[in-house]
Amino acid sequence: TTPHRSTKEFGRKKRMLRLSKFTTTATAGFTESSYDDDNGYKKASERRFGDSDWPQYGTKYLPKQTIERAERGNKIEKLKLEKCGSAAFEEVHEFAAAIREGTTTWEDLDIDDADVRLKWAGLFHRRKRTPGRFMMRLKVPNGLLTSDHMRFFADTVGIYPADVGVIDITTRQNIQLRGIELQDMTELIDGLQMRGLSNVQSGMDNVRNLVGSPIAGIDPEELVDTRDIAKDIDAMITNDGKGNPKLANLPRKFNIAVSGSRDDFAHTSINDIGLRPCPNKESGEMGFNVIVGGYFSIKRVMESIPMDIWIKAEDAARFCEAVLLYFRDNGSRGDRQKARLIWLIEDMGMEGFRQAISDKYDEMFPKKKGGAAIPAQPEPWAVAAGTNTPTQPHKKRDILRVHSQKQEGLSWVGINVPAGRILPDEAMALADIADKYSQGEIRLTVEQNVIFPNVNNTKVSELLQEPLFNIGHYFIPKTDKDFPLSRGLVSCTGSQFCGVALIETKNRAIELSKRLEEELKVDMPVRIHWTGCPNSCGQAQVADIGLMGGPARVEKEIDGKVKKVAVEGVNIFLGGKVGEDPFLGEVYKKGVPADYKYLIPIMKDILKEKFGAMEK
Ligand code: SRM
Ligand code: SF4
Repeated sequence: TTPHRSTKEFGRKKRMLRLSKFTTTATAGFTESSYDDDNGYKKASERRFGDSDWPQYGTKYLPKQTIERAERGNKIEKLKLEKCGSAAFEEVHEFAAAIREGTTTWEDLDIDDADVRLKWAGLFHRRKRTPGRFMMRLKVPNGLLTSDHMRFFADTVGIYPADVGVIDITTRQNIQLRGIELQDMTELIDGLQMRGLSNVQSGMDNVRNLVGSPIAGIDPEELVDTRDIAKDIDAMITNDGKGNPKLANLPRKFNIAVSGSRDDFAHTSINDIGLRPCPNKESGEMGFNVIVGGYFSIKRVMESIPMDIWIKAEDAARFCEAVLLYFRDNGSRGDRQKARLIWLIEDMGMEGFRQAISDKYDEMFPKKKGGAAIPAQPEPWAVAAGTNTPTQPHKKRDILRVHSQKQEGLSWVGINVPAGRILPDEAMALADIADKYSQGEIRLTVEQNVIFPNVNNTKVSELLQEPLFNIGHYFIPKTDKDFPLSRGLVSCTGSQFCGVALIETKNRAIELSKRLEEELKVDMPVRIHWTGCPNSCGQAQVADIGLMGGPARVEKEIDGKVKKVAVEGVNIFLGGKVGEDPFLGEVYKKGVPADYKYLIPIMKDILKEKFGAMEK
């Protein structure tokens, strides 16, 4: 596979700017002002782990019984007790400085610091694939970016070798920067913080990026503008992006999504907390019905279930905080496969869980008492509360290509970024386009694509002619039938960078869709999701066709004998749906070799049988 595309098309020189251009005097990662006042912490620069007055951060906030459970818990719990991951908020700068000074190298770092705790600072060591290089996972609440952000990302990764210095849009409407070396960390974090972005608590036992509607504020069918809500929840979780020890020792990862319309572009049904917009029947006030417990893992996949609670939009962050603190203190510290929120809910029963959250909410916000005790409101478009049979069926809209906004004279333009991979020069081109047409604004989607909002209708045709969308890999479908298999393509990282991957995904995904489009006539968009292993980061279960990395065997002649040999393979899922009436796809075929020779005929059969495709 080719790990890297050519970037020559856009005629830009490779950028070699050092990040020092962005250096500020601010202490990145953790400012003393946030915590020192009420907790008597030392200044970040004076603190050292092990100092008697340096509390164990996340652990400090855990109740005694939770600590006792963690002491008897899994090995990650013990590792967190030994030294909390939130230590990385500051230590990352010490490590970076020591490497710059030449007094240490990444290889000298404690392996738990390098490979686990640094994830609290958003840094994922890619030890297996690119030793010494890190991926930095950011937080981009609601996927809202600017041209300045894109240029910063391009400058950041552009200094690393071309086969590792790339930018990925993730399935959580987020950005991951690749190829990064630890010594550059302080300047990178400063640069992010200066730009209102953050790197904290994006991996391990933390809350992931806050997903919202990518067309919030511009969607003619919008029920709630999710932008401020997502930002508020993120600010509560991350302490405005500086790092929040209070929520730094959760039992496991945690996902939150806020939907803004009936389309559920945020995929609430596969998040630990999903907020689905619905007006209050009595007051008419817009708020959210809460669904909980959705998640994917190797052991189990689960679609969210209704919590039967309605909350006001303005109370969303408070509600999430109450759930998170309750989960922190009561979630399982034992088997990590059983530590996600749903297991706690199942232990307590939904009624018990609902009561516990309502009590926690009242205790935390006495002035708002009762805010988490209002039963779910009947969705006006449903036959009856709790049913999933809408009176007016709603077809999930496609947000790629050109769409009129609710603001007259303006449109949003959704473009396809193949498998979410952005090269530095392409990031520069995206930034230039945003400056020219969308007042510098760029939005991300969970399908790993980009949206330019607020494009003046008179400028749309000029935007469509931009070289990036015509001579490169990016494209803008013009009709419903254009690029039927590439437009809805999603792919996780795969073996190029991910150490747990069973197969290479992104390049294979792009190539397979192209080949099938060349040979087949398909009259409807088919959403194809690739995921390199059963963790399902690429969400195979929500796709029309999901391909999940797994073992396969093929017959091969060795020394005159036909033998079965292990090769990269996929398990194929069919029938997933996201939106108002979600459904998790199920396994259709297992152990299909991932080689095109085997995969293409099977995909063709599926496309013909289930999606009306015909040979060209
Ligand atoms: Fe994921 C672990 C990548 C979305 C379920 N995920 C990983 C790791 C960190 C494994 C590792 O250590 O290498 C992957 C990093 C690879 C890399 O270098 O990029 C990884 N996950 C991703 C991303 C980048 C896939 C992508 O290409 O977009 C997504 C980043 C989202 C973000 O911005 O935060 C990503 N991961 C998801 C999703 C989808 C979602 O959130 O909607 C899921 C399923 C939903 C869920 O979590 O319930 C998901 N990832 C997992 C799991 C299984 C969780 C579990 O409870 O067992 C793991 C493994 C784990 O946590 O132990 C995992
Ligand atoms: Fe890695 Fe597996 Fe997630 Fe793909 S699904 S990014 S291979 S952990």
